[in-house]
Amino acid sequence: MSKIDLAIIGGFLGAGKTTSIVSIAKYLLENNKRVGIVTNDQGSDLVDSSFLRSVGLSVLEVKEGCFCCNFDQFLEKIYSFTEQQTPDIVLAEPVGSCTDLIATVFKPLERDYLDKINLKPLSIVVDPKRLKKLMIEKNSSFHSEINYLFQKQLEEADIIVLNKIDTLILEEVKEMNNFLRKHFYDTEIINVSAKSGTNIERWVEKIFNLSPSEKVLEIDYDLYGKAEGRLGWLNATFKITGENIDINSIIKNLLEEARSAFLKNHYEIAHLKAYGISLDDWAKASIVSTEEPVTFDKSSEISANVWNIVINARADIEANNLKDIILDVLDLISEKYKIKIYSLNIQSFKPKKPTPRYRITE
Ligand SMILES: Nc1nc2c(ncn2[C@@H]2O[C@H](COP(=O)(O)OP(=O)(O)O)[C@@H](O)[C@H]2O)c(=O)[nH]1
Ligand SMILES: [Mg+2]
Repeated sequence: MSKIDLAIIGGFLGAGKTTSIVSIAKYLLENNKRVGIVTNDQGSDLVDSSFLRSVGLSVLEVKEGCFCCNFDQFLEKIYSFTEQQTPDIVLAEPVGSCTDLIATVFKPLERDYLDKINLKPLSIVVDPKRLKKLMIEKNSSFHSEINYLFQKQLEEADIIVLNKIDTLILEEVKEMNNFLRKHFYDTEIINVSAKSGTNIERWVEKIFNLSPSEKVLEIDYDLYGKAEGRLGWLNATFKITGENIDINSIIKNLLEEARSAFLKNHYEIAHLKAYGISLDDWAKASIVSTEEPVTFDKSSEISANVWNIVINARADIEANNLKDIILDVLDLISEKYKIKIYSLNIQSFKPKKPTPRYRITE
């Protein structure tokens, strides 16, 4: 078996990791590389995996815990790509509330699996508005432990990827670059728009040409655990029936109503996403903070009588309150659109304290 390149694309919830993976994968496929993708979540029913498969990519999942806590499963998924055709590169997206990846994933891989896996540098994708609010203006709506987690993710990066530059003017890009250079002076920084594809080629060059620096984080696991514990998590699937349902309008309304409820109760959203699928088409949209609009990755072109909708929500809120908000919003939507909504599966929980399988610090 030839060695597989492994590139981990990390970063906070909603930063644009999945969008980046799509962009990178498309670019690599156009350049005749075989690509495998591993997604990761604290639960099941993942919007990301459905979305990546909808755009034709080959995806495996590590579910119900992060890569570091499910290290053996992560390894198994990487290897299982080789049962068909060994990919040239595996792109892996860790949970957006995960950090300390060098000590808990890179170092263990390097110790025992270097003959099979070729580690590429750790990219950490960052949303510029989140960076501004949490670190530059220090005006975060999250509990302080979540701000700590956000900063630790950046400290660990080999490459900081300032994403969504299509939403910024040049002055803002400069301001953020200056800030990042000052605070993370030994880290590569690249400005990209994962959505429009800007600078993806340069990012890929860096992934292939730089070595991982392997700087192990100094991290307080109590604080890190508290940050994880602050987040409420909801993964759920519903069936929707009615006449000629316009799923775009439903998804937009659902996300907007949920945002209003969050705002009213002073809870901050980390990432709220919805993926609607019928037999013939699909749609996907997200909100990444209470201050941001709903953005569609893809709208549906059709109306249909039956849809499944997968909702993934992560926010600074108790899991039970999160579930109540989403269920209330669905009741509202059901009445407004005169549709029936059936729950197929609902998981809502707070992630457990991280307990990595390995932690190697030297
Ligand atoms: N404008 C803009 N939006 C983006 C970009 N990258 C991602 N997004 C949006 O940000 C939201 C979160 O993206 P996603 O890739 O799911 O984030 P993840 O949670 O880090 O995987 C989605 O609505 C994306 O469409 C970008 O480069 N520009
Ligand atoms: Mg994602």
